[in-house]
Amino acid sequence: MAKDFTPRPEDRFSFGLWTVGNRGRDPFGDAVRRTIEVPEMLKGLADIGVYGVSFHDDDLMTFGASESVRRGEVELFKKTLDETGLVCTMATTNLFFHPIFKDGAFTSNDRDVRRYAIQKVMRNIDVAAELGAPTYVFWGGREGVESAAAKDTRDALARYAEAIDFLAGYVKDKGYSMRFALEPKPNEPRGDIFLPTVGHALAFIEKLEHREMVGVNPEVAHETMSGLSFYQGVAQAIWQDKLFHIDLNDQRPGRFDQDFRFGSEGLKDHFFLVRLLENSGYSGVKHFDAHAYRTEDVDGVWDFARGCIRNYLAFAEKAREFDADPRVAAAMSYTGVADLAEPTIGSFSKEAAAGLLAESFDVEALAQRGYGIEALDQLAVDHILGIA
Ligand code: GLT
Ligand code: MN
Ligand code: MN
Repeated sequence: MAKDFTPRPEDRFSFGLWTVGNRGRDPFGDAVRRTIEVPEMLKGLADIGVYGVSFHDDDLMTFGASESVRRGEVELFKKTLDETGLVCTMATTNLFFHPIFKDGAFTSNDRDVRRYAIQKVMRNIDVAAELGAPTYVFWGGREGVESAAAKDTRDALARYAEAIDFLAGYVKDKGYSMRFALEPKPNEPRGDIFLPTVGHALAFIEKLEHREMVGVNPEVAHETMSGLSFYQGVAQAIWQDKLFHIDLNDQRPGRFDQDFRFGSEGLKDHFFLVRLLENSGYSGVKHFDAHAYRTEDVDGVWDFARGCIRNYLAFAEKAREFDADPRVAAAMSYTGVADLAEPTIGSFSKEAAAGLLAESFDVEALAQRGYGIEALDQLAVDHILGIA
């Protein structure tokens, strides 16, 4: 019989309204499933043990509607959060759907579009604060180019930084306790998107005035699209104390942004990713930014959502078993995994430099060493396959 994996609130799983709400539209075809209204969506998520939800302004409040209509939509959302016990874990702005953003939002060549984009974010930051969202995500899907002739990238990055810093100033001025998380993506929908990888985003953040309140929101699919290791990007973000949020899904390298069910493709990658998140003390939400295959009806949407959670919890269990296996401990010791935690020489001093210059190394003997990584990795594969 299939094993039961029941999520607990402390697992902190969350979904975006646009994920289970995805109706299967793609560039070649129209919606294939009915709309799931927000109250039905939240009840469905609570039923499967989800902790929180995230939203774009336009998912929750009808774009262009009167303030009273928008207020009514927020109130209904708040009421349903109360009824279901779900919390609002993240908010973000739709700066990509409306035609006004076709040349970008913060980096549009049109200054009025740039000013409108910042205003749209400020308005939704107020809603996010009212709902208690601790994280505000920026995914700049339209911030980019098809032709390098169209923008000076240095100006675009300056405008991007200006917008993020202005908005950080707004949050601080209002006294909101909210942090920002930038979400990188290499391309799609633009030919080239600014801040294409986790590394670009981390470097960009260091140039910001309010850099302490800005981190990253890496997404599995976005790094994997361009063949990068998601694991390495996330690990570096953790090392730099910048993993403020994470978008979990799945993806095959070299394809369009597939946003597949978490854990459905890269089994080994996901095993190590979950092990990293669990062992690193990451305490943020585990946010699924994915959607059901276009073949699915609404029942399939809930199969998809349950699958994301099930796969995460299964990998977490496998990771614990792997770490508790004495053969793994021995193999890791042979490989020298813990030895890398030992400082090599420490900070520079004239004495340390002189000492190192005086040292002699048996280069041939050191070169002969085998690291035993085939055996170690096979243990990981054995655990993943359930044959350890
Ligand atoms: C959009 C995108 C996602 C982002 C969302 C936040 S919107 O669906 O594909 O990766 O996280 O704006
Ligand atoms: Mn995402
Ligand atoms: Mn995606």
